[in-house]
Amino acid sequence: MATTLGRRQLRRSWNPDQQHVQTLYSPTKRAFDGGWQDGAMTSVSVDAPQSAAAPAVVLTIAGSEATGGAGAQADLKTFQELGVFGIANLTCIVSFNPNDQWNHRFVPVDQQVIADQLEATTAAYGPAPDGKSVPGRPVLDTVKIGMLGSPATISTVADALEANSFSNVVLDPVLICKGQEPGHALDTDQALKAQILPLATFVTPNHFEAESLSGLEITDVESLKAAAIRIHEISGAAVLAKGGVRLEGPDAVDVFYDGETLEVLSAPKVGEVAVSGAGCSLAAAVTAELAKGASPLDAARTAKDFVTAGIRNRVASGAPFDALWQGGTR
Ligand code: PXL
Repeated sequence: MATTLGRRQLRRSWNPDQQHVQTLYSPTKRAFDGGWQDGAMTSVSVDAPQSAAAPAVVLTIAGSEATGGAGAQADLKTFQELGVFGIANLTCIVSFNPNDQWNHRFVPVDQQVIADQLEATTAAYGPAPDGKSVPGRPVLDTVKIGMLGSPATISTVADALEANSFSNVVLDPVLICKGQEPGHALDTDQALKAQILPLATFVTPNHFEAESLSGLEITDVESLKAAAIRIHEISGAAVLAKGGVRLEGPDAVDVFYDGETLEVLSAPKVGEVAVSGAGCSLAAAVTAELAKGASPLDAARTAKDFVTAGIRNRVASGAPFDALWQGGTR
């Protein structure tokens, strides 16, 4: 049975398993006139006055971290704080285990479900099929990659990145999941380097990841610079290599390198213990700024300030680590 509401197709179908009427909207058609509403979605007429220009749209392909400090939760909060429309496609669910030294319990999302999320997101926000821009409709052009966690997920995500030519692919190369079986972790690291790193336009390795990606030992700012340069040479991407609390000295030092500019970004350390969500929020802030049109260097500077303020205003919990507060710059 089909009926039409405005110019949007509305289909009602009987689902014998669920014993109720399902309301299905054709995903290829948009609501133009008359408001419509159901349990899940609300649309208003395009004639309704718009309160603000459409925000830039950004996607994070990342894991859920149940306590809300890291992962997709940190990314979405950062996106919102920096004024972009955030979307999260989940790759895995991480639950720290308070009964086992807060190691990660890691459950991958089914590959088909990851592919389905990416399909839905790119159909909704990718370029129009005819390639023409539609007034008022933002186009998803900037993606952040967080925890992928398995070689299978890496292949699924690499396929989606290759099928959609995003201008900005920000890779937070999450290489190790605490408590993961070492052989599996090694396979994942190698797949990430082989399949995702070459597609990245901006990479944000921490101290450990920068050593792993560059093959260099990092003991001070000079070796952090050498690692950033090496990672740029391997990947072609802009690099923000983080010394964080791992390098000695009063400042948390990061190095930016994009093939032309080598800049040391420095801020006074806030304590000597890493804060949960700092890496995710830094990469997410870079992502938001790039989506708004900032240069890679300006995006790195803004992200560093954002994370420094978030660490100063961190949130304590029953876990042995604090979480960054994305509202720190308010
Ligand atoms: O901070 C790295 C990270 C990224 N993504 C998820 C995580 C973590 C660390 O715990 O759980 C989902």
